[in-house]
Amino acid sequence: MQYTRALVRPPSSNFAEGLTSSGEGPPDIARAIEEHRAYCRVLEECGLEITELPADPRHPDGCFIEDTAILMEHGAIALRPGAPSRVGEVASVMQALRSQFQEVAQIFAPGTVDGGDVCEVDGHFLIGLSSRTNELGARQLARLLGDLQCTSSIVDIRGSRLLHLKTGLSYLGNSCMVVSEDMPRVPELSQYELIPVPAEERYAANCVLVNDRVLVAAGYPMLAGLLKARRYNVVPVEMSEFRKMDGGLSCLSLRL
Ligand code: CIR
Repeated sequence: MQYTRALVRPPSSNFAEGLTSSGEGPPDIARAIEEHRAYCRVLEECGLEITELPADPRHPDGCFIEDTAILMEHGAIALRPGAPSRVGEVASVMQALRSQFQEVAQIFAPGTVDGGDVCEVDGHFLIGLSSRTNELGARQLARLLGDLQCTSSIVDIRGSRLLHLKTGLSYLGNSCMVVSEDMPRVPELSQYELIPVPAEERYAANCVLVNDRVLVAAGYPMLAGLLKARRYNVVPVEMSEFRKMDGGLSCLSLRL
């Protein structure tokens, strides 16, 4: 799929008040804002036009905008994040989406789905059941995707150490999937060629294919080398401050 647009939201001044289990200490806000700018520049270099929502101090995790929606050429689905502090992030995203999509479907309570648990693989969607995405939400999403002529499978990652499905895997096209060793080897993955991420680089398993490039977190040379050897055009992106808040590359944008 050729992406042309992305929706982003920069970190707010109280970004450090967001949720995290990383134990890596508080993020440096100025640096986080600079890293976010650099991330947007990379998306622009990939050919995407960026729409930026204003930073929202009511929601310190709001820059992780991927968790709030799923975008497809023929429809959008507003999600319902599993962390109560994040549910309010969706309203402003929905408002922005309404100007771009005729209809925006929605996940309803008590269903919860975080976008980080949804991985599109050539029109098929893997939906992770996690501590954030519950069974009701996953089933609602599968139905809504079906209405949009998309198939899906539910993959249970509860019991793993992964926050989200895409903390543990990324789809890079041509049936190739980057997977960390934390990702349970479920039957749903058996049809893909798996590129294992070295254990010490597990954070980098969340990488993103954007048109002809693969964005990989900077500082993970083994995965970058593996991908370059496979002729991927690897672009390193500094993520140090987002990592402190459990955020990966994919979660900083909604791409279309
Ligand atoms: C959270 O715990 O919800 C945020 N601090 C991090 C969310 C990262 N989202 C993602 O990987 N899709």
